[in-house]
Amino acid sequence: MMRTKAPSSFSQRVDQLRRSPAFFFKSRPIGLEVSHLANLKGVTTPDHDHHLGRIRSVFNARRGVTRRVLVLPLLVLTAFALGGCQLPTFGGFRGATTQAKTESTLWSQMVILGVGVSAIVFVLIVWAVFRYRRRDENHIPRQFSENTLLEIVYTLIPCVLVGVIFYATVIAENQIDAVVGKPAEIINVTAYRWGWSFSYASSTGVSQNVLVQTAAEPKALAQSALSSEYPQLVLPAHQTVRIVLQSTDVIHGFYIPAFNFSRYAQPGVVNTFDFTTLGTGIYRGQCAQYCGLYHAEMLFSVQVVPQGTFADWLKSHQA
Ligand SMILES: [Cu+2]
Repeated sequence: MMRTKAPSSFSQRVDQLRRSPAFFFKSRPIGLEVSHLANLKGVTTPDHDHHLGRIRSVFNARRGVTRRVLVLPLLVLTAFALGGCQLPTFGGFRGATTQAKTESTLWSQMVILGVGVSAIVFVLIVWAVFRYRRRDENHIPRQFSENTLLEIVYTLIPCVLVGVIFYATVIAENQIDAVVGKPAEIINVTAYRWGWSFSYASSTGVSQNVLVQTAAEPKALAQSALSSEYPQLVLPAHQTVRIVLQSTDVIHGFYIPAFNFSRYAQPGVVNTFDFTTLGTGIYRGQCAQYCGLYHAEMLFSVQVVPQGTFADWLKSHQA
């Protein structure tokens, strides 16, 4: 809290009162204090009129404060409206795979729940502040320190909310981590310093002799992930493809923002997961774990193409 200097004169005291946070909620006692100060000073009539003018300005200022208090919720609502252009995604990705959509839905539900809880808490705080404020100098609001029923209720409600969040998260995670018996394609993704290799195999795991990988020599290109300088993971649309993720050296992160998906590529660990693609599109991907000097160059793109185009692409890329 800001420390204020003790006032050295009546005028300074009035100014200090006008600026004080208590002025927002305590205009009457402050007004009285101003009159009281004026009386104590034994000010002469012109002076007194002058000070009365100042007191009036204090009350006028309070009207301004009321206006400001009303403007505040309006500003908050405007911020929500302007920042909410991405409703109901709340800044997240809608998701370019079935799994990503599940993630997106969970995210939206959590934010809506969070906003609801915040709104209720905010209203309760404001209500308590105004309802139980000190209304005048001679009156102290009723003092109480405990309420067993209230305490049980406000402990149980968060526990129930956490339970709901936990349940919804487990359900969503199980859907995201579920793998099908027979994927349309299996792609072995290997992360290494400083790049990626995508090796295509059929649904039975037989190599299709298609290998896409980062250029051998690391360079500080600082290009967009969609640049042709980086490798591209090509996927067929409306199919479930399996990714078998590994690392040959250190921990990397296989991250595709539009898929709402990131997973460690760890040496000695094989991470297997499925993507069920939706429509066609091109998306950026990157390493999401700081892995060393050329970490920022560990970029790639993902292109989802129609199934016929994918088959042609596979044929044309066979070694
Ligand atoms: Cu990396």
